[in-house]
Amino acid sequence: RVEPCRIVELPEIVDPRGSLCVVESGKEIDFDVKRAYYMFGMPPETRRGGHGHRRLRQLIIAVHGSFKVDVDDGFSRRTFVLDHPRRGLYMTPMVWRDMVDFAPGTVGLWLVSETYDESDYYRDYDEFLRDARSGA
Ligand code: T46
Repeated sequence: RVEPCRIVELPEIVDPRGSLCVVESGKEIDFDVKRAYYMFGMPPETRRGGHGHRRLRQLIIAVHGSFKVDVDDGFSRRTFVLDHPRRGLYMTPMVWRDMVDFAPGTVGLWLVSETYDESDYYRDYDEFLRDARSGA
């Protein structure tokens, strides 16, 4: 089984002016970016996510601060810590996710493969689990 989630170390170009990190379709990610969104102002006790996606692929980057992403592909669960702008979390479709433990001042960036479509979301965990386990 292909691992549905993995940490991607992003190329960092460092010079005396600072660091520049690159995400390029076909290199660090295997999809074209159709949408980007970012989040900030999360209270530390916030839980975001609580859903899965049917088709969406994504790369998540904590461009400032840190947070954890709990992922569940219907077979196993894992927690990834995002705490450096040089590191992204790549996620395939059919993964349930929760984001927790936001450090104060955190800014998260999402680069995703699809435009916004509510019908792509699993909001019900049991429905997600059934489809994930049957390979739907
Ligand atoms: C995901 C996790 C990691 C839009 O109108 N357009 C958008 O592109 C997005 C992402 C959201 N919205 C609206 C829908 C909701 O009324 O913004 C509101 C908050 O979205 P949501 O509750 O889905 O936020 P999260 O943090 O639970 O989930 C988001 C993404 O929706 C989701 O794709 O994987 O971040």
